Amino acid sequence: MNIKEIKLHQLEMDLKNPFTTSFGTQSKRFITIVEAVNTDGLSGFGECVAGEDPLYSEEFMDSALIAMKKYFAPIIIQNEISHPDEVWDLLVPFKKNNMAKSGIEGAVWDLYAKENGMTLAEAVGGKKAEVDVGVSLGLEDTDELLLDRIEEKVEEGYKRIKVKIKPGRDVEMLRKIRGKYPDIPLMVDANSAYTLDDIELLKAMDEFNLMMIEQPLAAGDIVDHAKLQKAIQTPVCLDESIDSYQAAKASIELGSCEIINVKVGRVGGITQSKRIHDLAAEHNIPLWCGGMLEAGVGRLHNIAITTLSNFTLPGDTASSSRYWKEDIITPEVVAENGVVQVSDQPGIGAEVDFDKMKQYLKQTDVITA
Ligand code: OSB
Ligand code: MG
Repeated sequence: MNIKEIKLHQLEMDLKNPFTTSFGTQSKRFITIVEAVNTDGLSGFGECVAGEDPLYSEEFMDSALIAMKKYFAPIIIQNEISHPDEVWDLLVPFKKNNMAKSGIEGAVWDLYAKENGMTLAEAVGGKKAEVDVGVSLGLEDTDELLLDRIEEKVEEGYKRIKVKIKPGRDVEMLRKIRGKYPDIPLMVDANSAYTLDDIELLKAMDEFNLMMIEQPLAAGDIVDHAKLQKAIQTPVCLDESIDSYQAAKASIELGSCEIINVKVGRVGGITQSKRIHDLAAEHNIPLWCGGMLEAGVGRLHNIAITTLSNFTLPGDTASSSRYWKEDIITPEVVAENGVVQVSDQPGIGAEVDFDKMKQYLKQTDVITA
């Protein structure tokens, strides 16, 4: 590969509806689209998923932008790369900053696939022609509003419904949901809102036949998650805790979870996602691909990684229209009856549409040799 420049397109996008989790409400997304251009003028695209503020994890959009500009993009331009798996090794001296690393690595993966006339799914080793998707619903002001949202998404055919919970908006809310929908595939995501002191409340959730409870405790609490998993029947799924291959290994060995949500950005890119995939498969831990309210580029990367065989549970990569009035890719991602077709076009499988992107673009920084 011969990458001559990297462009960092900084976007400000309005979400169709505010998205509320236990850690806060977002109504905008600040997204950096990374474009890696080779000496033939061919471009590959990645997306940096860091949030506006360091609330989900320690990374945030400004820190990620600096990390990409100052450290990661120059290294990619200065070094000869023959395969995208080499990107992780080049960046590994720099600690963490996984979402920044992943944004850059993603652009290299897409470019590699395009240079070789393959789909990104083929390049990562995935075999599926379509993937199952669910939908993640934020907290609403009232349970009735949430029930309306659920109704809408059940009618759209999503394969499972995930609802956000936090203290005070949990057992009673779930009782109302199960009262109306006794059988839908349902799961909850706490985004670390509880501690082991809440163990009785978390046990009480066993009665709702949930597919899983995602990240009930703090990210670093993998020992406490192991204690919790022994005490409850509902499978624990880890999200924030799994920020590396090592964290996945420790969590599996300790019995901290029965399921893992892989987010490409959180673990540092596709190469690390594949390593975690293979490790989890060896230990019979099923996976699904989480989301970070991505625009089209990130959604397509998520779909590509989901084509690996151990992603057996529906992911959060819903339709573009779930979050955006207009996405930045053509064609947009469309889920029909909870299924997304994997594109057979090279790379991510859709065009980044600069005409559409213009309305969101605040600034582009160009890094050259
Ligand atoms: O915890 O999975 C999460 C969105 C932003 C930050 C964290 C999370 C989420 C979601 C939405 O749950 C996933 C999506 O639809 O992209
Ligand atoms: Mg989560």
